[in-house]
Amino acid sequence: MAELDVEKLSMDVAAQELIKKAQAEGIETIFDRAKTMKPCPIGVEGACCRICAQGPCRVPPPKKKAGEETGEEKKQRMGLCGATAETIVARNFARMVACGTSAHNDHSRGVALLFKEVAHGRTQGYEIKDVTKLRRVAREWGVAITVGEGEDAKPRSKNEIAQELADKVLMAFGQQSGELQYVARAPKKRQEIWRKYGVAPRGCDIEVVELMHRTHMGVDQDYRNIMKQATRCALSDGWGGSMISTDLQDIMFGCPVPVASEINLGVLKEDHVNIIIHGHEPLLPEMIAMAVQEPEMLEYAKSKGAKGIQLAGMCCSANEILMRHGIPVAGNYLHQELAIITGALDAMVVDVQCIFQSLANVAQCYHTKLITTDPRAKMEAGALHIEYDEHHALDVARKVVREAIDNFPNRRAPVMIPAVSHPIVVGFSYETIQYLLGGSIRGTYYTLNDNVIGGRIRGVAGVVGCNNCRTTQDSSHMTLIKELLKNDVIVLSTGCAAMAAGKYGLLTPEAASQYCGPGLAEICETVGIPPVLHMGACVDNSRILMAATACVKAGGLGTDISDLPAAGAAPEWMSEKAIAIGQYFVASGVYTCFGVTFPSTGSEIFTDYLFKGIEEEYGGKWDFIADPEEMARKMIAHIDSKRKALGIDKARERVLMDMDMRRKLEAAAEEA
Ligand code: MSK
Repeated sequence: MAELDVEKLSMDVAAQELIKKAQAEGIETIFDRAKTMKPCPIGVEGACCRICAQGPCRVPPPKKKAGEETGEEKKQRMGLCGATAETIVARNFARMVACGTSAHNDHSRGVALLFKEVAHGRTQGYEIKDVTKLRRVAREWGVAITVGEGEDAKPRSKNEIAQELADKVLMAFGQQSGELQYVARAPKKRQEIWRKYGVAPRGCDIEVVELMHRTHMGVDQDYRNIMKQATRCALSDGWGGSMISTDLQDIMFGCPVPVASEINLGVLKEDHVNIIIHGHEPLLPEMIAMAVQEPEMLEYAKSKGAKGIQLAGMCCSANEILMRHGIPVAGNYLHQELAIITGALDAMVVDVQCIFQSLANVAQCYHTKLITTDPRAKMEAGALHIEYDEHHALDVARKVVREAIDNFPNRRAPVMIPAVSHPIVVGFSYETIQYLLGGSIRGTYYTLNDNVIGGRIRGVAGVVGCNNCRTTQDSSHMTLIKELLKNDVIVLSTGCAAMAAGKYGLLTPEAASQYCGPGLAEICETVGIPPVLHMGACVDNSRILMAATACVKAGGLGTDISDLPAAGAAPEWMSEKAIAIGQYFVASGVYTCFGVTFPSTGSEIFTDYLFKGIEEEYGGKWDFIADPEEMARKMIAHIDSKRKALGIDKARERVLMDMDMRRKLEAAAEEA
């Protein structure tokens, strides 16, 4: 095996220790493969067309600037069918949006189908926990929460409301015309922009299907027109599927409120049965979280020699049960093989998305049972399949937990659990932020806005997305987030980015005095919140859209999301879902920066459209900045430009002057 420089692979000490262990034990991981397998230079630019059997046609990078090429030179940069670099790159980009959207919207459909079954009382283990949110969401969808008129009106039962709501929500997936319900949640001006450009999404499924059709060989050949449908598709994710998932999951499993927990591989316990759930959908993990607490299950674990059962999470299934139950997190995306290499993991239970196929190989080298649970995501070999069924979900969960317990006595490799974990405080749903920063009486984001206007908070940044093995794990997240905090930019975070923040101590209220500028530190200390607010899983980026909308509606910061002193980033992205998320943030008016690499650089004209032209239409735009410090500078410059446009740039200067600076200024004024 090739020698690896572990410090270049991850800044996480726990990861470094386990990569070394893997090397010593001859176990290949993603870090080895990243060293030996380099990305295809043309594919990485989005310039390889594989959509018919006459290619693949690979379009080389241009030798001259766009517009300076001769006709002959342009021909050399075409596919066999004549597809230009712009068309090829746009189609590839759009297909990433389609696939990312399909992942979120299919997740959402599963949640909605479960919701219907729960409403009809046909499931095992589930219930409607947040009736307040149920009523609020039901009203939005036009579902009555009472029966009868006037004084005779009586409240409908939560199940009656949920049954009608479920039917309405499920219609959104097959809806063919009109607009998705949650378009109406966006600021009025934003809705008008979407209607003006014909991108208000009609349904959750139609937009993906149409985008796949339009990027088939020989269909849409105008990159702007392809991007129009890609935008409509992405919006059907952010303001459609993802938002539906968040709402229904909150209603069934509880809307997150602040909760303390712990993060990193050190949460595993040598003398306990260790179970990690990994993936994205919280439906079965919710039941596993119940099953591991059952006294009979604990007794059974003890009968096998364990002191207890330690449940932990990974990736976004982890975020879901972390946010609602405080269940600890074993790590983010690049930790998945490493958790098995500890030798202490008795079962890894996976559902959908972000799961390495190599887990099966690694698990076979240890005693770990790899358990697939979703009919859409099976493994050819090396995994046990125990299928999730909402009608017997708790029984399925118990079966999974028993498999893990039965496996505890089979541990054979030397166990090495790094003594690395950090305390975290999470659970910052849109509603919780409203309560903490807006106050229960006012019930809006007014106080947050007030502090932005007054300059204590310079702006708001969403830092989200994955790890990527082409860059040092967590390093870009940390550099970017620390720069933003130092400059009084509060950070809202989801997914693996939020986990990264937790691993280095940024998800605690104490982090405020250590990492924030004076204005932000004062707010965080007064309210008692961390400077990075963990808002949940990838689908919960919808919570960030809701928070941005609430800021607009609270007043004083313009009339649209694009007016806010705000920016977004995914400095270590890797998944197609990240591209879908990025596109719906751009189309919602947000300046959105991606790191590592950008999949459109094969066409200068198309990239120029994403980085500049698109802003004229939607007020948001993409950017690619590999260096996280430079990314922070550009995000802060953007925030400052928005402050200036709002006329609140001077307020910040006033706030940040200390007494000494103020005295000097007064003295200078007197002299003048
Ligand atoms: S899990 S999509 S690696 S954030 Fe949502 Fe993490 Fe990215 Fe998967």
